Amino acid sequence: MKKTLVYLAALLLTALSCGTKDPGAPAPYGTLPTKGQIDWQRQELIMFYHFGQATFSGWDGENPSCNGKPWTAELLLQNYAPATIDADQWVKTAADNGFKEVIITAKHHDGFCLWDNPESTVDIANEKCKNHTDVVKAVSDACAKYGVNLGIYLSPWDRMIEAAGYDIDTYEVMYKNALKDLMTKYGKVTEIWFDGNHAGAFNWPAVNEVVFGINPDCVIFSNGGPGCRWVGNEQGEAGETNWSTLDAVGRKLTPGHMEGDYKTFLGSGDEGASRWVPAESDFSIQQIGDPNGWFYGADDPRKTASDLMDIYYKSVGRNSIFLMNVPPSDKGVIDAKEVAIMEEFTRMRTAVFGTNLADGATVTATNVRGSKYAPANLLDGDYDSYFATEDDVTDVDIDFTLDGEKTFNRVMLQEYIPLGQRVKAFSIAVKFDGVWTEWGSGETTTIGHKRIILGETVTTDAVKICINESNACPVLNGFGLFNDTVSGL
Ligand code: FUL
Repeated sequence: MKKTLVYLAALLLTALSCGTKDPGAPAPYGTLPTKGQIDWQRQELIMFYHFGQATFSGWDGENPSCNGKPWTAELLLQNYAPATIDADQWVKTAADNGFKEVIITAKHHDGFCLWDNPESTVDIANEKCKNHTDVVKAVSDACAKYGVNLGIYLSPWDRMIEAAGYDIDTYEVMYKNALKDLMTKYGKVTEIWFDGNHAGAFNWPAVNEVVFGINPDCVIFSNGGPGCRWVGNEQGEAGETNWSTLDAVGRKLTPGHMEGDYKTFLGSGDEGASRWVPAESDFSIQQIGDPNGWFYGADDPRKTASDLMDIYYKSVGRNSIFLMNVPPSDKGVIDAKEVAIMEEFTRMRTAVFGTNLADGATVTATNVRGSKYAPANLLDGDYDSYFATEDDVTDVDIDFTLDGEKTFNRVMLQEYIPLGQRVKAFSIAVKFDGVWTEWGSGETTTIGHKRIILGETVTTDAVKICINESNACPVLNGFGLFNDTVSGL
């Protein structure tokens, strides 16, 4: 009897103490990113380098001929004529401006290779080539020096393969060998770019295996992934609603194959889909047009720093990546014009995002999972510390009592994507004279890694985020208030 009483008392004590125990982290929701995809997304800014014979001829392989002359190996080797190649300056420019990865066109559509491709003689190793610098190596060395990640673009479309008349199976073997060579010779490759333009009908899962066999964390870009997806346009603009998951069922989203309303679904992703394939938003600092625009053009119109801010808001600010092409010039450097635009863009970003006006705020929420998941975690700057609600709560208001009156016109929110993308509707309110007023353009949709909302300039000491709908308890790790007085947007 005595024993039973002691046992019951112990049970009661355990039950009581459970109420105050850490409930544990929220269970992951739905499809999750890999470690490689999380690291990739956190980079936010990636720089593209289109460099090759087109830098000198002004014509890229997308054109049926080179200024009227048919595409031949002789012509490519003759066209490619760099006196110097300062890859150190290319990558330093990227690093100085906050870019965390650069992607080099090891081979573009024309077929000319910037490294000694074991499967081709139309490359920098050819004795007829005027400059034998291994450009992929030069970029990779500079990446190591400046702590920047390396990405490699290997065009499936190849004018030299077409000219030689190889069948697709033979070409697939050659392509895989070239890929293996690139994946093994230049250190860690963070991203591989399979351009969809005229890509052949390879056995793509087998091609992907070559990459994964060497680096399982490598993020493979193509129209539909598997690592990241094209955003559906080349203006760097993601959908306001942007799920990082994408449905593959019933869609043939391999490089070279697009279907249906791809501009829409690649921009917005698919809620609750079974593959994690976030959107990458590519565009060029120089205007894209004929005969080319991805390669350097001395007289090509340039985007302004303010244009770049607009694209930043529409890519990084919509759960995507800002992938900007900055083509090195025929002098083998990033031209002073491009450097100046980038520096101005960096000055603008620093002026806007250098100070988080929410810092020092007192944060409360209508539901908190437990002290470890307190709403104050939204402001601690630690990626892995987050605010979360209890499991069955998918609707929560988070109140920020600011450290005095603040003036702002941008609101930033971040979801902790290692546990999945959850939020599907939220709104923002600000307090004027004790009354809450909706701010921004009303209720909006997804958050993902980062969402930046643009709205009118207001001065207030209280802001409220209302998560109105979420597929599982919300898990948020960042919040910011910023004032953009520089971009003119
Ligand atoms: C496109 C290509 O056709 C362009 O030349 C460029 O490389 C761009 C990034 O992708 O599809």
